[in-house]
Amino acid sequence: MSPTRRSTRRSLARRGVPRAAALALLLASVTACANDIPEADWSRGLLPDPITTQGDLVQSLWNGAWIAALATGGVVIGLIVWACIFHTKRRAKAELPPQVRYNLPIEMLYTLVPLVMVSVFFFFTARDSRDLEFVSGSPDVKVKVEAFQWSWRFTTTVGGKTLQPVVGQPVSDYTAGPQLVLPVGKKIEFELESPDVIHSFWVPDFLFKRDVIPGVPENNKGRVFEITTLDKPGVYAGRCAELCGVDHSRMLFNVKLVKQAEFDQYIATQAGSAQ
Ligand SMILES: [Cu+2]
Repeated sequence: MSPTRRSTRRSLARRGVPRAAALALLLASVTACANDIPEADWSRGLLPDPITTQGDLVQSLWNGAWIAALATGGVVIGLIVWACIFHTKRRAKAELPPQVRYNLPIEMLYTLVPLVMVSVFFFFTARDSRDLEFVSGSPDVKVKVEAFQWSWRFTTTVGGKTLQPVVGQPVSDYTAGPQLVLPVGKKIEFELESPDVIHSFWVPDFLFKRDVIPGVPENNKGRVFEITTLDKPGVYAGRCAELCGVDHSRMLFNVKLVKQAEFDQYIATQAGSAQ
């Protein structure tokens, strides 16, 4: 090895130390910031454990799509490997292998197979989208969600009573953001509204997000969606999923799922401020 090369290598090694330290620091800070990322599980295809019945539907669509995609990939890679091993041009034979132009069975096959695959994907996606977008119109709790630069205002209506809105401000920890309290095992209808720019209402544990677009008319169904909460009490992170300005990343909130008795108590404490 030449002396120049050796010295370059030494200097790289010297520089490598601060680089490793910087990387460790970066990883540590990423982990520190990411306290709102729910635990993703390999057995669920890296999705968090859903807290709504609709989330279960998304999970099964996700699993099915991955199984279909992996099977398709397996067949394609298998065919490529098979062709590479058994159908390479032999050096001794100079002539062309048999040509398959205008071979009707093969052309039918590579037209029909993708068509069938896309149709199957389309069928399940359309069926599940319809179910995910279903709004019964008879929810137990109604929540008006107003997304603004850069936080949220939640106005809950339950049993004909509208509670005092919960208004937040930009925060760096979701537990410090505005809290939306909801009962378990109930139908909740959300209505989304934005006075400024496009935001996106996202609770990762719902396995669902919906853009909040300004100017959408009142009775447009794009503003509304419904979930049914599962019996999983806890505090779940929520955030804006659409880059909406300088404090977008601090547009954090949380959803607290509680048992019915605790929810009734919550409403009672809000009763004084009810309109
Ligand atoms: Cu936003």
